[in-house]
Amino acid sequence: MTENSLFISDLHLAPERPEMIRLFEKFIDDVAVHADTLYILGDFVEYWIGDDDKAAGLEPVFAALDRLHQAGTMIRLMHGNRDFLIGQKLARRYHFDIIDDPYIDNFSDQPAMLMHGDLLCTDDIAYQNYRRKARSKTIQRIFLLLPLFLRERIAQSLRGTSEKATSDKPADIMDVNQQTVEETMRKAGINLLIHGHTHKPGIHEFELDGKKVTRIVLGDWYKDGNYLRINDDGKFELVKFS
Ligand SMILES: [Mn+2]
Repeated sequence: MTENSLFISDLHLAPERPEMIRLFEKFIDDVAVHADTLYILGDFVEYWIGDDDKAAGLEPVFAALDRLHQAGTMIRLMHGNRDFLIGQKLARRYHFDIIDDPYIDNFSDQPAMLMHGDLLCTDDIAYQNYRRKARSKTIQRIFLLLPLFLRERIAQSLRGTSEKATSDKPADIMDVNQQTVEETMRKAGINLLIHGHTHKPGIHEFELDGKKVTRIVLGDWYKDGNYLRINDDGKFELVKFS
């Protein structure tokens, strides 16, 4: 029996891109309501500065999560590098579970590891250093004590810095490091890894310690939507959605 899970990531939903919000609503109402579980593997929204933010313009996104919950689909959300401040308050309000990165579970009878993917980009040392600080619970607690307007301003300036840094970096630094991928899979004893973040969708098969293993990369939601599903034969398929 195939279990009916769907996987998405890197939607980067923002009021500035209302057409993608509409596409997400369509995805929820036409596709995701028929699934048992929807996994959102990070960068669901463009940025998140705390659950006390009203997130003006994102109301239809959260209303869609409400409809999905009412339809009986479980929602599991992993933090990405943009929305790691999504907290338990928001999770309770919209009935989703926050899952760790990495997260291991059985899908269609085979164990798989889910990640956002930024932890695999170890060639980008500056980013990994930033990540360690940004994910420190102490720094997050202090940040969340700041008034909203200040948090907004800091987030904006961080996004500016990140965009500048990204455009200055060679493209291969922004992709996963194959050795890190292999070490991560070997350590977990896993033959299937599913992640997003790099915005380079694809299914990569390679050999690891004499076994055939698979790394599936989810796509972003900039031009089109897309999701990963498990077909009746147990095979994973990346599906475009527009
Ligand atoms: Mn990301």
